[in-house]
Amino acid sequence: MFEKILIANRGEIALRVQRACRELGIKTVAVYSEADREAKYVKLADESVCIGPAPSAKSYLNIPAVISAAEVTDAQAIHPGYGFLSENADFAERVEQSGFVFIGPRAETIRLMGDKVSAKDAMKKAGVPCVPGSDGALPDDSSEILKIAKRVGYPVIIKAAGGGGGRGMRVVHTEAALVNAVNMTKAEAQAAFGNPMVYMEKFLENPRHIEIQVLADQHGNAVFLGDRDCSMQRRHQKIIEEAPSPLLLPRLRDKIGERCADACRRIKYRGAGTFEFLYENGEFYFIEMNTRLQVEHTVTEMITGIDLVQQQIFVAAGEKLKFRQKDIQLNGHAIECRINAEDPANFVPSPGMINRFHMAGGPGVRIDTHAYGGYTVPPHYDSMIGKLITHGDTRDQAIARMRIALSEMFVEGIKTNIPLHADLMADAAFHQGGTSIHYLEQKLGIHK
Ligand code: MV4
Repeated sequence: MFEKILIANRGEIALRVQRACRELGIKTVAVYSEADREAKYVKLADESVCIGPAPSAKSYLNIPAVISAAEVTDAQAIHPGYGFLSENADFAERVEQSGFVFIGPRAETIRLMGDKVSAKDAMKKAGVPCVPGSDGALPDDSSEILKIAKRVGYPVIIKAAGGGGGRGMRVVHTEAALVNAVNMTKAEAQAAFGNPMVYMEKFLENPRHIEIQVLADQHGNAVFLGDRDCSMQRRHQKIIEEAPSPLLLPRLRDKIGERCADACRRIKYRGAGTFEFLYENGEFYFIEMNTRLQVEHTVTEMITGIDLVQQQIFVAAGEKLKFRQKDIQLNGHAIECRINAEDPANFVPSPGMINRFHMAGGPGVRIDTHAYGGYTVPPHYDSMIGKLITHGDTRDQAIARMRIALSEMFVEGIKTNIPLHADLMADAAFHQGGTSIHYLEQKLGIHK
């Protein structure tokens, strides 16, 4: 097992990874930008290294600075958290070339999944159901493109191979608009990702966003750890996630989960990963794979009792999974509310000093945050300052506990989206089993 791990991230996830390491007796190295110098999680780490000024391009995204920090502290492995360098194949490659273990999949896998055309192709071959569309990238020839759309059926969506997470997409409703839309998406993709390749899919009008958590070791073993429903989102930012999805029947979950685990075995996946699906009319359609730990991994931990960060570390160290699929049971229901430093009315970020801070507590309540009274939220990074997670025997109990926890939470000095969460926990459609990916934007639109 590793003796020392460098955590190449900041904020709540840096603290989350530290806790996992500490429990395993592993020493931690924090890296920080000048803006995070005074953060408590930096002081809590066994060692810390400043890797540059506040802008993330010069610090948390600075590959040579992160690798140097691992060298000077003699760390053996690097945990990338989420965001920043976590899905950067070049980083993973350079980490390993420098003699460290990257806690995540092989660089080759990250690269495969980073290109959404190759990812979809690999998953289709591995038996994962995908959205019908062009098989691979669209050709240059306009009449060929029109032919593909005719076969797929309108509306279609054009997506950039280099995109993902909602970047570089365009919906097309008519044949007349198709060729121009393809050309525009290509030009934007070239400018944004340096790759003009685009592909086409049938546009699903009102799906849910359901994802499957997987975990695979380096010895050919893979399991799935249930699903998460992440449909409550705005502008591709998830704000509430839950596990399991309230509308998924156990047999369907097991079927799609087994497909994902099997795909992991086939592509020799390593570590934790997430298969993202759109779910509509009882069918799953693969869209993307995330090769990192996700923000919402907590709800999976609450219902499985498995510490995903520790599992990532075990697998990276070459250990075999200690459980099989039959050992994994889903217990009760968990919900996560992402607490953002932002104005709940208009979503404008609200950085600054937290004067007073009171955390919720009680049965089935978990809070993952690096914030505290006296902490200053820097303006340079993502506005998420923590996650409030509740667990219950049933979904109703998890919701009831969330409503109480939200009412107890108290953050003074900055604005947060706690009032929005309180509102959503009382929302009738949410109560009745959740909503489609468009629900929140529609609800907010009506209230404007
Ligand atoms: C789609 C879609 C409908 N049909 N693909 C957006 C993020 C990226 N991961 C894929 N996205 C979508 N792909 C087809 N064929 C609708 C979306 C989509 C979406 C997906 C998941 C969560 C939120 C979303 C919000 C808007 C659109």
